[in-house]
Amino acid sequence: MQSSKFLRAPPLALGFLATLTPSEFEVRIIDNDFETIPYEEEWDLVGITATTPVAKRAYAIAERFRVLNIPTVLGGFHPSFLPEESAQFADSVVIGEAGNVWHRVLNDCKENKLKKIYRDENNSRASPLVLRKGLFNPKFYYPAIQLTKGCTFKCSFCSIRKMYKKYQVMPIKLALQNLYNLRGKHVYFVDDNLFCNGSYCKKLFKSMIEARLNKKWWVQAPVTLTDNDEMLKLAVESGLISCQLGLESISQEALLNSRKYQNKVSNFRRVIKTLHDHGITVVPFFLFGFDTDKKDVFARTVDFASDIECDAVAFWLLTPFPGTELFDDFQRQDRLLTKDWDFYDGYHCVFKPRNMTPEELENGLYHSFEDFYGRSFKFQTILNRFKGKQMRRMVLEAPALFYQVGNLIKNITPSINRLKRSLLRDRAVFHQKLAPK
Ligand code: B12
Ligand code: SF4
Repeated sequence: MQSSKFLRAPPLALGFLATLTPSEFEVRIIDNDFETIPYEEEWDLVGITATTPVAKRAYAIAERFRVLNIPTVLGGFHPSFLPEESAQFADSVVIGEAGNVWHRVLNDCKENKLKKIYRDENNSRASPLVLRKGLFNPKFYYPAIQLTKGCTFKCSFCSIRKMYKKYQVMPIKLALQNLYNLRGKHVYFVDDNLFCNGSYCKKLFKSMIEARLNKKWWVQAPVTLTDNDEMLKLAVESGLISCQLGLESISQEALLNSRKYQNKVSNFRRVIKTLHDHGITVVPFFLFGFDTDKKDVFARTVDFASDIECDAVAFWLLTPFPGTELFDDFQRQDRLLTKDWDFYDGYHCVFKPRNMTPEELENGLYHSFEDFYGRSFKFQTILNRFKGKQMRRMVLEAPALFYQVGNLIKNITPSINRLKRSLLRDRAVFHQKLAPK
């Protein structure tokens, strides 16, 4: 389940399950953002994937199917971290990766003896596979693929480390086959940290170059990407055009407290310059709400983002997702304002901030978007990057760059509008819920 009509990465988890399902079963993927759920049709089993902000919607769907006596299975990040909660709404919950348990679920369903909880006991590596072709409607989604799972860093607000206990890479032959099967020229690598294993990356990028895949790709990247020049050059040669960079904060203290040790604020400018010098568009992500953040953090971050000349930017509120260290800390400190998961979307403040009120934090987020895109953002800054460059390079790079930035702004605009609407409407609902009864 996704919650936005505008951000269109395909639901790869469901594509993965569909590919794992033997051909004796007919499979359909339905995305509730684009399609109405056909409750009235006949189904043998319904699998639902859920992150935290859409958990309640997933539960409601599961319950409706249950009323119709259709077996339901919940999986994904939220059910994996809160299986007991999820099990109240579905017949079964799959904890963690489905690769090694999905066949058991299907067999048990066939024999009408679904278990309440399934988990990959040995936490073994799920065998990577070549996704079935034609699973996702190109009208809704851009091509995307996940080649590695997990991350070797340990940021306290992130769910990845708990979900994927081991860092896993897809064998290069399979990775190439998957990439080859994707239509179109542009691909989003959804990997959380593709660059953890330098020697794998170099082999992968060299193989992509040799196979002349001719794809342009973008990815989330850590600041450490620029530490390995050989890997970076190969990445660019293989088609890397844009990075979403998790800078998170301009306060070194906040980064240290969050165990984001790899991020050094003093290096941010150099990292962005290096990426720009390689022709890569850079979109930093920042979080607001750290304990060190005071009321001036918004203006200072917007100024910083403009000053380092990034191509676009995205801001979120720090959110204590279940399963993270941050969640446990806030729970222990009695700082969680709500466990209504609808509000765990990165736009609502769901905890007691240290140095401002929740409303101030939310307003600050909204005004940061407004400020950056209204005041600081200029296409001219991006054009300046081409000054002094050869005409040939400009002709090659510019279309990819504008494609990326244009796409990003198209994606961010509805989020900002949603935020504005939510500040006016949901905030009231939210406070009503929090008000003492
Ligand atoms: C691409 C992506 C997006 C895309 C949408 C993707 C989509 N169509 O679903 C966009 C950009 C829209 C997006 C938005 C957001 N995202 Co996002 N996103 C991702 C990302 C990077 C990849 C998702 C993916 O395709 N994974 C590949 C599949 C194959 O892996 P998987 O989902 O883990 O599936 C495996 C298992 O979980 C399990 N499984 C999953 N579902 C099911 C279902 C059943 C029935 C079964 C049996 C098993 C099962 O089996 C699968 C195979 O082993 C993930 C990180 C990640 N590594 O997954 C974050 C992630 C899911 N996003 C996250 C967040 C927080 C958000 C946002 C709130 C933004 C924000 N503020 O940060 C929004 C909210 C979106 C929403 N409504 O859910 C968090 C979720 C944390 C949580 N506890 O819920 C993650 C984990 C990132 C993180 N670092 O914490 N996201
Ligand atoms: S570097 Fe990114 S993916 Fe890795 S733990 Fe930190 S936030 Fe999560």
